[in-house]
Amino acid sequence: MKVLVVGLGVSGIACIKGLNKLGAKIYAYDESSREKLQDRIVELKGINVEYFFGEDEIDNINLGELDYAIKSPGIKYEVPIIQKLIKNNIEVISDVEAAYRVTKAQIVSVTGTNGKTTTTSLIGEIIKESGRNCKVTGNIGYGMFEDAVNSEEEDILVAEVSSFQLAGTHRYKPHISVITNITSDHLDFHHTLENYMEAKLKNLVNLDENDYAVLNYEDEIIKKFSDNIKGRKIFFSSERILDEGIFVENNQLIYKSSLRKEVIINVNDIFIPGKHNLENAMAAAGAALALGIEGRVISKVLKEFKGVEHRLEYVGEFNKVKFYNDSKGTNPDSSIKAIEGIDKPIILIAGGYDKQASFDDFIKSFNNKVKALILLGQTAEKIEGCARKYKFNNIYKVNTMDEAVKKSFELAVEGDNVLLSPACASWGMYPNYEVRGRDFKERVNYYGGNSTKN
Ligand code: UMA
Repeated sequence: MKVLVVGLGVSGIACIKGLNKLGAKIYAYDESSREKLQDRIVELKGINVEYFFGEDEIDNINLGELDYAIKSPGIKYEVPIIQKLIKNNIEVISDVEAAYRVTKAQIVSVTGTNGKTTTTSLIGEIIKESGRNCKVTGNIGYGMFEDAVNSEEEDILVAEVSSFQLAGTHRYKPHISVITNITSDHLDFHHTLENYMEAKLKNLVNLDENDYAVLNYEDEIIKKFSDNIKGRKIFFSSERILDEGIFVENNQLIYKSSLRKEVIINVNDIFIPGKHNLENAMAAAGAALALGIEGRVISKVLKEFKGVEHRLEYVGEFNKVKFYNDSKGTNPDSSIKAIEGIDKPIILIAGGYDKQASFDDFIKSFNNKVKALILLGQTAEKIEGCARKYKFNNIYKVNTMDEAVKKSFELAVEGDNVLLSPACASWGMYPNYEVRGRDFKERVNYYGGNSTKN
């Protein structure tokens, strides 16, 4: 097997490690320079890789040698290396597709515009609590290919998969496919909403009669598409009582099938707050039930699970003001859910990389809950323009996270909630949302007097 790995980030490095274990001949390309990627090359020391750096070296790659290429998720299809591979009829697949092709493990594949990280984490915790082996992997921060290579038949891979990764799948067939919801996102990558939806729905297309699809009944796109899938469907709804599926009745989370009706948990006992988290809990319960895990195990985890870092994460209280880190709010819809989940009055810190999103619904969701808006990043002016259109004028523009947090401390009075939920990706200011979230938390602790680190 001769494989070209395109991109030397988290996913590319995991691919190289996994391919090495499989005995493949490995080529690697990255648009960046050898000098800038030195630490990654060091991480791969001892593995025989033929490296190519920068567009000037593309022509040196012997394409005729290759069986296929694995593209890192963030790399767009338009870039020269990918175009050249496609023109030369080299199969270009994502790490998720490659992982599926090599693994012996069962895959639980979680996608959706929002909620996928929390849902993936919850499923992982429930499986561990049930005593089975599982690895939580994928877009959540780990390269799925290496985990796939290192898994055995009895293992379960719980993978968060992004639209970028799904776009590069063809045969991908998880045993359990979960879709939390689909709203517009990543239009800079996919160009149209149709392309984005098509990518997301690839999580379902290859299921057969022995597989399961856990789906949000209230999502029109998902519901419409579900008529065409072969897998067994478990719907969940936070809005209505279903004939079969997962829903709320008299404040109890219920699972009902043609054979049984079971109370899983009283919804007040689910630790993580908000309607969106109720839906995440339902999606996770659906996947766990499909794996044959008992309701009492699901209930125990839902009572104890405290949430995910950077996802409506409670940072602390300073001068009777509460601070929340929702750096994972990387699109408007996700940040709308964060605003819904927090009590008013809110001082909101937003803005970041421009993914060509519309901010109208985001601003409309302020709905007298948001009292001040602090903006930073590439989209600051775009969001400001949109806010003023809707007569929201209490806006402060800053250049750094430090200034943003400092400003929030100046503005906040007793009882306020300061929320970082950018509605945008972090790129341009940070390598990823995790670094952004940690920067926010450090600044909050510094201005709150919990640390001296500036
Ligand atoms: N590169 C090129 N050519 C390009 C662009 C980039 O060679 O045209 C190189 C860069 O120089 C860099 C590497 O590719 O060395 C980066 O690849 P990448 O952007 O795919 O990032 P990874 O580090 O491999 O991380 C990826 C996911 N990143 C993206 O989808 C942008 C991570 O999701 C994921 O955790 C990781 O794989 C493991 O699966 C992050 C993310 O932001 C968290 N995801 C998006 C989201 O959640 O909204 C989809």
